[in-house]
Amino acid sequence: MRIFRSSFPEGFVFGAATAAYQIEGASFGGAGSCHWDTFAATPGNVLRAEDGARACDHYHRWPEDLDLVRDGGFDAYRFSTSWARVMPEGRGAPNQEALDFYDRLVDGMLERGLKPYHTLYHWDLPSALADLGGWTNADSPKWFGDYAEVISGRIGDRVASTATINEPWCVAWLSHFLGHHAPGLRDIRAAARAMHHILLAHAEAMERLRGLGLGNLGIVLNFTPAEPASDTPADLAATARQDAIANRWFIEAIAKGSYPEEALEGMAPHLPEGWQDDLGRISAPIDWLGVNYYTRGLIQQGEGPWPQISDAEGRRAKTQMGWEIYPEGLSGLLQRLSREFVGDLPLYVTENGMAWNDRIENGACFDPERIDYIDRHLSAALAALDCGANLKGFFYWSLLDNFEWAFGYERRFGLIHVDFDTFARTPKASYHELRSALGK
Ligand code: IFM
Repeated sequence: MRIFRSSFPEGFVFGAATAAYQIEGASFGGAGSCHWDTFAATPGNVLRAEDGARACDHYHRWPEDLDLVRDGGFDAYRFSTSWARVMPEGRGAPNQEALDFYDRLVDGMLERGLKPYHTLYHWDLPSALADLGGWTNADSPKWFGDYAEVISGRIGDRVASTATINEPWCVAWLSHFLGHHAPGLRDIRAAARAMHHILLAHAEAMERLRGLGLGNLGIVLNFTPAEPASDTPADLAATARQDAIANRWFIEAIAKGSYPEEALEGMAPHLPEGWQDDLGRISAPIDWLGVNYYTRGLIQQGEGPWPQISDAEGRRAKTQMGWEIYPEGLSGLLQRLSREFVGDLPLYVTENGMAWNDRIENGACFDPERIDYIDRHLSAALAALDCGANLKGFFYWSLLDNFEWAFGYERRFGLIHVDFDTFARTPKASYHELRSALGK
């Protein structure tokens, strides 16, 4: 790699990221059912009908996994806690075994000199709450606030930071309008409500955690810079709508207390009554912003009802997900966020990485494509720093190959290969390369 730790400012945080449902094994430790269990149990939703029941067996193997984070030269570990594990019924009595598990996990990070970066919600909504409409229910922000208080009441004293929600666009739009993720709806009204309630849930959790005296609180948003497939007025307008829904909705609400006009065009009739009154709470100050970046979108006018958006085929090399490799999008995005929305607020790249069809040969996994991907995205992060973005850290997604949602275990994002039959962990060449770039 051409990039080293010394290329970055003193104190820049390097980390690796995971999420509970994708690695822990949801069938262990008294976790309740979550909507991903039922979504995966429905034919056709997940490739090869796989689910998160065992995942990477991190629930039992976490000491080995944390050793790998430490030995990889990282400063921090980004993890999430599972709502359905902590509160199996979504509300009411917590599962003591879950609280003890997360307690040990956080202590395990600290013992290894790793900073714990906690995410409260990375998509494991308890089924009991999904039965009540999940994020379309106006009470969902309060349910989430109760959960946030319980888990942060237990581990908040030792974590370096807390993010409320991971990727609200995926929670709301991808899952309630596009139907690709649990609960698999394709419904504009449900989507509009989820788009609003997830932000209110963020606001509620911020208030509850501030009430507990906790600091360094933020949210993790995913951004896919939208570029027009052509300069026809129709494609330009479709690109503006896509940008409003996918990139601006959440950050504009948080940073400016408004929703973008191009998105309200189709969503306003379906938002809950009085939504305007909530924007004050939603735009309460955050301490940092997490940015998840993987690729750009090439957008063209689509057919059918609003928003009439469709994806055009990109021309660049693609990852196993079919996503174009487009590092310059990351530097442009970080600069745009600073310039248009957050000014000097600390930014973290909380996810960036690529899936590849990695294989073990002769006991090793050689992944030069990933090494190049990381190198080029770290260079892009440096370029953004040079242009004045207040970037404080970079987390690779993901530490381990894991349950990649609708793509099951086929898509491998990890720095560490996981054999899903034996659960053997094999650090890939990219892990070793990054480790030496980080000075280990
Ligand atoms: O695996 C996911 C993660 O859970 C959220 N961000 C994108 C990753 C890759 O698709």
